[in-house]
Formats: sequence, C-alpha cells, structure tokens
Amino acid sequence: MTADLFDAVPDARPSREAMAEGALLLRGFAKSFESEMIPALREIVGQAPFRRMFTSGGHQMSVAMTNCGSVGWVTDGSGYRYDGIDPNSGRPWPAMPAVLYQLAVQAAIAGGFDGFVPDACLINRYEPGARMSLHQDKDEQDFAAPIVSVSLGLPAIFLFGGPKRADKPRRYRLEHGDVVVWGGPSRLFFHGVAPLADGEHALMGRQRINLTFRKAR
Ligand code: MD6
Ligand code: FE
Repeated sequence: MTADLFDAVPDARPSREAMAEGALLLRGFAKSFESEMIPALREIVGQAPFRRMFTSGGHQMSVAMTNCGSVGWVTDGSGYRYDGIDPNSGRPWPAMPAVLYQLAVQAAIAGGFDGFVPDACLINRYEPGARMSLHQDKDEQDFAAPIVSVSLGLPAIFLFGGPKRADKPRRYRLEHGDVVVWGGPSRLFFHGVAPLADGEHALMGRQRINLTFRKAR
C-alpha cells in the first residue's frame, strides 16, 4: 500500500543526469550557495552592469551579459575574445567572489573534473523572449578544462546537440539551482537556449540568470 503510493510518484527529476559523455546535469547543486551567491551577483552587476553586446555580424544579442574574474568574454565588431578590461568602463572586471569560485570548483569535482581553475565567469541575463542560438564555446585556450554552467531564476529549455551544427538538439529544462558540468568528449558540442517563457520567480523575479565558469587562459 505504502510502496504503491510512493511508486505512483516516481522521481521525474533525478539529481544527476548524464546528457552525453562528459556532460552532466546536477539538479539543485547550487541551492546551498544561493544565499551568499545572490548578494555577490548584485555587487558585481553594480560594478559592471548588464549590457546587450553586438555579435561580429552586427546583430544585437537578446541576452544581456557581464563578467567577473580575471578575464571576461566580450563580443563587438572585431569578433569574440576574452579581455581583462570591461570595455564599457575601461576598468578590470570585478573579481570572482570566493562563493562563486567554490561553487564552480565543487561542481566540477562532482562532475569528475578535478583541478578546475576557472578564471572567467560569464553572467547572462535572459528576460522573457531572450534566446541563444546554437553555438560552440571555442574561444577558450584549453579545451581540456570543462565549463560549469549555473542556472538561476526562471526555468529555461537548454538545447544540447552534438559535434555538428546539424545534429538534432535534445531539450533539457534547467531550473533555479541546476548546474551543468560540461567537458571531455562533448566540450565542443553545439548548444543553445530556447526563447525564455514569461514568468515570475520568487527570488529572482522576471528573469533567468546563467553563469558559465571557464578556464579561458
Ligand atoms: C545558458 N549556456 O545556459 C547558456 N555553454 O544560458 C551556454 O551557452 C553554455 O550552459 C557551455 C556550457 C554550458 C552552457
Ligand atoms: Fe555556450
């Protein structure tokens, strides 16, 4: 009787899910960092506000971005690169707070990547309708290091394809606190984010924030 009751409510969201060889979804991994992480993010955004950058093709991105760490990812008319200076302020990017560094390192270990030393954290803000088209993360110097991706706020559909742009992507719902650790054989797989559905998140409001930690140099 009791067993039947529990069986009727299977855990539809396992805490660890393999997405591909080298790519692992750790549901809720960031939750215990949340209370320290959110004020730290507010501080970063005060120093280096979100801005919608232009791709090298001249299109303005729907996602707004900023960075923390010793280098930050930027795009402008001259292409994509990592730069130690925020082009909007002319000053270095805000340092990576210890809570974010620790979250990234611990998630990497949980995903089987010991010794991850992130030097860059790209912070993306999605408002309803914002999306990211399929792309590869290939501006980093060392593809042996994984990427650690943290989702906060409104849920999003993450599109995860394969080594070729034409590979049909699978869809993963990423919720507040979910972490994806991504490296090894799938490090250069195509991926993107479907247009964000409207909603209101209790802590984060009407937005999704995604952090991607990288070893850029
Ligand atoms: C996002 N993420 O989730 C965008 N890249 O908003 C990425 O582009 C990404 O989540 C590499 C590895 C994990 C990611
Ligand atoms: Fe990416």
